[in-house]
Amino acid sequence: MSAVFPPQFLWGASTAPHQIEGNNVNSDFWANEGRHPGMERSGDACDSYHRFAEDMQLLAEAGFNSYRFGIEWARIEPVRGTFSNAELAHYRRMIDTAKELGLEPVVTLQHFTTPRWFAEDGGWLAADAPEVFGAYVERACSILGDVNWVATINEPNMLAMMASMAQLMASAQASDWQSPTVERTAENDEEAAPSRPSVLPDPDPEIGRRLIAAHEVARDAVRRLTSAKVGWTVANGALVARPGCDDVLERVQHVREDMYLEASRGDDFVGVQSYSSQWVGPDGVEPHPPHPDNTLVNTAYRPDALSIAVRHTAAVTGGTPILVTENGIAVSDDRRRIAYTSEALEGLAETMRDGVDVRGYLHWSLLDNFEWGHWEPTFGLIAVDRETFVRTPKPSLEWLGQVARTGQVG
Ligand code: IFM
Repeated sequence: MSAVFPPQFLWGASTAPHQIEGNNVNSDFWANEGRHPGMERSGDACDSYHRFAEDMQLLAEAGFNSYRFGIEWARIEPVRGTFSNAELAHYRRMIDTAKELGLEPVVTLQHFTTPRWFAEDGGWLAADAPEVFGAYVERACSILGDVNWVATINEPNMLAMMASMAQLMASAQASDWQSPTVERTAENDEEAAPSRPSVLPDPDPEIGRRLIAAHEVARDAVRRLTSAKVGWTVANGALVARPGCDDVLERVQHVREDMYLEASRGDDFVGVQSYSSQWVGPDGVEPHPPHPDNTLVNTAYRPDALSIAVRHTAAVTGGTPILVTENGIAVSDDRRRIAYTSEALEGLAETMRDGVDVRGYLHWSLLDNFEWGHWEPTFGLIAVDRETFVRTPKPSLEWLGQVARTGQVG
């Protein structure tokens, strides 16, 4: 059966500021880049800070009607309490450009990076973190009055895992580094320190509770100061229990995902972000098994993950409207991206036929970009020459644009 989507469905692609803008010099991530063996720097990234109009135009011309991008806290508040009107004006120009091109902006307020001063003052664990984040969000709302979709924090559950990982590394005195998104394998890391797990650790629920408090402060500000639908976007591992491991799954899934999804129950929407699926065995989440079909971030090729993630999200939130805010695959052969996305969309359409309220699909990512310490994994619908910044659309851009125009796959 071919997949059919409703006419008002949002079709777009997603990006994050640090991964595409370039020279995000006041951010905590920038400060740590290149410090660890094997970690690359973001540098100029895709220079989208200056080339955002070209990026959006390519998306609109291909037939899409939406673009998810982030505004960068470290640029807007480079010094605690000092806000840049020029940077706010820059992001307002991005919103205006999207609208002029017929792209519904979906704006993320915080995507992994924070200002350097915020990290130095204790980051999300500082007692006043929710209020400090809230003050930034209030300023940001001055440019968001007519934006319809706002996501407060991107993947709070990944943020919590990254913070727990940092604690673990500090206590083990490990000098090397674990990418937040590229799985470690025997092949890519023969000299891995034993202290480094190949699967990110279950996050400390205390960090999660702080992030939920920050989300609630931000959500209330967005509701007070704009008319946007507001939610946050949660990484979903499409976890599945091995026989006899349902209780392990329940425990692991609660601390990794469900506490964040439960916090979405009062939101206007929840973002589902899904790439692959993993088994949960007696010892917890299992690493992705080596396989020739594995992606460039060493995850299993699992287009069915999206429907597992969407169904699980709907079950836990009790029906908060869903926006797929990320789904995609890091591959060099673009034909595999089309095959993966086509199957993922078939599964998504089936969840909607079964009654799940899904409002749109935003592919990760618009551009090949900086994958948090790596340039090799290519997730983009558009390739970018990192010397000249020339954009070259891949066949998948045209293919997904055709899906967006017709509302049909196959
Ligand atoms: O690149 C990341 C993004 O920043 C957050 N979600 C997962 C993507 C792919 O790993």
